Amino acid sequence: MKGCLITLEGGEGAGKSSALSVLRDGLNARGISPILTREPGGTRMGEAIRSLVLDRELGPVAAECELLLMFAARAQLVQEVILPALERGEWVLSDRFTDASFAYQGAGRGQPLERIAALEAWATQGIRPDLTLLLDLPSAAGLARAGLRSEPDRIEREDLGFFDRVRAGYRARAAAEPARFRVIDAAGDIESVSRQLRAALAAFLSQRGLD
Ligand code: Z5A
Repeated sequence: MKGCLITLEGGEGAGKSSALSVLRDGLNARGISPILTREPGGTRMGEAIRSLVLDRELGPVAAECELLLMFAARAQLVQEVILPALERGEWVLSDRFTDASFAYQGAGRGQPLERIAALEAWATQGIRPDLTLLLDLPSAAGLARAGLRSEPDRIEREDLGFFDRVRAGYRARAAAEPARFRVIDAAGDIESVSRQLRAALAAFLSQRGLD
């Protein structure tokens, strides 16, 4: 594949929105204009699935249903946006990707990891991120930040134990794949997080001979 896929992950209120701007600006400064996308979403079908899966009025939702909806949106995003972009040699910056399903539906909801891995192989056509930046902070701190911002959606209404399992799930994936993941300490202020992100991006670009 000629292009490059960078993904951003983290629990609630980790600060993905400002992190995305930092990464986009860092790439722009090197003459790279990434395609920005998000999960669930990023296509008309994916955004419709997003509305459905986050709808507060639709509970209770079976964990299997939630997992399959995440992968349905992902299959559409891969076929419609990510795969063609990578084949054209473009860069894609995605706010969440498959690691989120392992963390939320796997670690958080207890769905078997091997089942998620099988869905991954099927729905993503073998596409894996080249770099994943994990914004890590204690769940309670992230929830406090998110709580200041807006009404919670269906998943945001889960309890602290759920978000602690999600965080542990993300950290386990990062530990298992240190070459792909960079763990960012997201508990500090925005400037400290931005500095770490710029350093991680610079190291990645340097590895690819793009510094
Ligand atoms: N989900 C899933 O379950 N399975 C999957 O496979 C996928 C997703 C792909 C939607 O994702 C939900 O889907 C999400 C996971 C699930 N559910 N939950 N919970 P999303 O990524 O679109 O939604 P989100 O996680 O709710 O994103 P978010 O709340 O927008 O998080 P964020 O982008 O990390 O937060 P933020 O908006 O950038 O920051 C939150 C607030 O904190 C805001 O007021 C900022 O100004 C403030 N902030 C940010 N950084 C800082 C620092 N460093 N210091 C102080 N304050 C800060």
